[in-house]
Amino acid sequence: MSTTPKQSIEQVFDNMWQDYLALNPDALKIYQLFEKNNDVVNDHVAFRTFGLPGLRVEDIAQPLLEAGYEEVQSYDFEKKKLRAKHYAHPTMPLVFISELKVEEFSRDAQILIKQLTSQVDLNRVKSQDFLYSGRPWTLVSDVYDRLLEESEYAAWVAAFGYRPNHFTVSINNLQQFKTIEQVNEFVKQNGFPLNTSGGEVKGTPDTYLEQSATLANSVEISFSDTKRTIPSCFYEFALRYPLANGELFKGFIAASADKIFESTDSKAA
Ligand code: OOG
Ligand code: NI
Repeated sequence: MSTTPKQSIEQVFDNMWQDYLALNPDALKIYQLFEKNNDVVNDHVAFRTFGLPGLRVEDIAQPLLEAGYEEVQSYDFEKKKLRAKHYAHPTMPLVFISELKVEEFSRDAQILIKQLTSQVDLNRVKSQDFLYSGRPWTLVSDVYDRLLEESEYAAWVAAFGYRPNHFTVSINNLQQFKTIEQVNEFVKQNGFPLNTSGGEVKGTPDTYLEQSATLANSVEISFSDTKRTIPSCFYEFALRYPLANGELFKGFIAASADKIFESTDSKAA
């Protein structure tokens, strides 16, 4: 039986948005560049987690399902050792949730990750406010560095925890721009470098989805022993094309997502 949500799903998204802006001053600046026509619509957000009992994609998705979201599709990213699902709601943005295949990492990394996740009160995970709660464990810089050696994604989750790693401007809803190339030029002219992995534009009209993303801005983060400046969150831009039935494509493209993940890679910055 599902419990009644304490907040509306709109309020949950507003809280996620405030958390994202507070952490990422660049995201606010980019949003302000686009909001002038009051036509910024959020296409989707994405979460990341460690695939361990109680913290899997399905656990994180629980409050979304209670708010009327449905699971749509699964994805596998063999090389990055990730799996993911996306969820859709009749009126709200899409949600993409991925998890690290912890069992595929070295024994050392698995032990370090389990030391982090053992600190989580798993009863909190399925609650709405977990979606903007940040890091639920203490983290020393050595652990961050050690995880970074094996997976940029693992280090990101260790440092930032549970919050959207990006919001996405729907290009379809912008009056000022018609193509993703125009959006990319505008973003770059305003001083925000793009993720160029696989080219600035990921996907083609043939895949019904074109995407680009900024490189995550670096922010100063407190670990338990020291402060470090590390890549945080990014902003994405998505242009969707109509399917044969006239409706806009509403999914994700695994090959493009594979490149979008690299927007938080410090080696790319
Ligand atoms: C999510 C990457 C996938 C997309 O739009 O394809 C994605 C992530 O970086 O966590 O958001
Ligand atoms: Ni995305």
